[in-house]
Amino acid sequence: MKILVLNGPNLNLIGRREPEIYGTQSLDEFLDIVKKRFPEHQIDTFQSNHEGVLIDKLHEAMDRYDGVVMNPGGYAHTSIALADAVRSIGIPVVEVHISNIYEREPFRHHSYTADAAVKTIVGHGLEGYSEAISFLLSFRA
Ligand code: CA2
Repeated sequence: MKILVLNGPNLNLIGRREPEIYGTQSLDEFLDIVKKRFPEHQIDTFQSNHEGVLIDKLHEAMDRYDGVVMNPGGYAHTSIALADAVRSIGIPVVEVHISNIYEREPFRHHSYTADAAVKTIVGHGLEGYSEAISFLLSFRA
């Protein structure tokens, strides 16, 4: 199975600031470990700080991947365009948030993109990415 792990704005900085919320490991370090946990599957990763680039990547994923694990970062709470892209591509998207967005500031409590995703995993730290991949593997099995 081919899975794209797509990360949105500021996730390139985790591990460097706010360790009490996001931990001390960098996303790249962790995703390299995750890839080794699923050696029989193709897991590609991509991060962008730009909304349109994330939308383009979702469109590309439509013909290239069986599913997407996406952490939209702050765009979860603002982007109807990104949510529309999730709905439009016809492959399952699992949303991951490292922190528990429901226990943080009220403006983080709603995710437009989660409304369009097949499942949302919040507050499990970086392990949430592994859980999301396992879910996609069983979803399509
Ligand atoms: O918990 C998550 O995974 C989030 O998607 C992370 C986003 C935040 O806007 C969402 O509400 C929840 C933030 C990404 C990382 O932001 C940093 C902020 C300070 C230092 C390092 C990263």
